Amino acid sequence: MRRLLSNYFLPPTPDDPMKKTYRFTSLLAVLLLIAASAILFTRCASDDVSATEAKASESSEMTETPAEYTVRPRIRGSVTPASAKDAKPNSFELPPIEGEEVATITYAPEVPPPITRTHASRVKVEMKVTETIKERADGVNYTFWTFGDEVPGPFVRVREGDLVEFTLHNHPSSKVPHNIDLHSVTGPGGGAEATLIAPGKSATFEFRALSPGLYVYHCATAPVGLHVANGMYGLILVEPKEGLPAVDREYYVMQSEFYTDGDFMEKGLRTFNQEKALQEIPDYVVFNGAVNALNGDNALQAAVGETVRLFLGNGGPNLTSSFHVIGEIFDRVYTEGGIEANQRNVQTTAIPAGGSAMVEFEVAVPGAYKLVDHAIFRAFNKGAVGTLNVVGPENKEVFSGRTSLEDYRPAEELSSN
Ligand SMILES: [Cu+2]
Repeated sequence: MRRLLSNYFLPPTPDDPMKKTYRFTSLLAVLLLIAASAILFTRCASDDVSATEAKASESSEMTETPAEYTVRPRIRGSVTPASAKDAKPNSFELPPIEGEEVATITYAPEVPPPITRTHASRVKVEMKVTETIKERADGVNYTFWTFGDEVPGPFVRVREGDLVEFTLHNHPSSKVPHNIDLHSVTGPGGGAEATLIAPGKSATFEFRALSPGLYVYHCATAPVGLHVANGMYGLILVEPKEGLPAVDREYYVMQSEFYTDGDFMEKGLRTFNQEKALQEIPDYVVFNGAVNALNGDNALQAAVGETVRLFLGNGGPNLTSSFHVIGEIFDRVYTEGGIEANQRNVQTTAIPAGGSAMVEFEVAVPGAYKLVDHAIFRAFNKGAVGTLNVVGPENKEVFSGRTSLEDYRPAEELSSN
């Protein structure tokens, strides 16, 4: 057997008497392999052709098959048509509307007080759209497009089940049409089509606040990117009917970025830069519409032992925020603005463009706590930094502060000098 193997399958050695036999056998084996491959290839190809033919005839048969059983090629889609006769009652219940009131609205960083009524009401919200020059930073101005003359727009607080009567006014001095898409709306465009209005017009529509949560609203007039980039966004809270847990302080903080024809802090009246917006390279990333909107005299405030809730929004238009408070840990986070406190002890929470989050924490130690987008160049080079000033007695058992300061002289370095 070993002899047979060496004769037919092992390479010949210079003194191998079976050299010729080996070469002949190898040639034969190669020829056989080529022949086998050719047969196999021909068979596969003919299988493909028959499969294609079969599919073609199947496809012509399918046109007579009832639509719900049709499986069509992906490029043509295979969506079963819906019919109005398939409609059935919705699963939610609409509470009766009792009374009527005008919504209390506030501007960042203030938040309207919690809603204490125990029934749904008709709540009227009015908002005006303006195109107005405002300061973004010292010596830097910009023609903002605004809801309510401010960036971000007003904070609206309604109760789950409320019937919201929303009126949008487009100021006569505006140059272009505007509208509003509230993410809290269940209905086409979030109200965008219903509120699309030319300058000097007003439009009203109603929606039921079916789903409690913290929602972004924004202008959705084409080109949408431009309207959002110019500052048209804000937050609406649909408070759950049982309310949110009581806290001592609530603040409204909304991140967004700006793309201008200048560099960061370049003075003058700056205009929008489309190329930077397409590349997603903003000159400014800020909280509440301006550099230092939450610093110095504008810093947020709290006292030791108090609980703080931040209603956080991200207007974008492009970037996701890595929101962080330096030196604090969020006791509870309602990720993405949903109504469940679904995570505890969080350092940094992601807030998508066009999204939100709520964070709650108790402050234990006095000091200046920096709010940042932890994509950290945005904080220290583009403006995404604010401050929460906490006052009250020190708690050395929680945080000692510096306990010593000495020279550091490693022995090896000293000996080499
Ligand atoms: Cu607009």
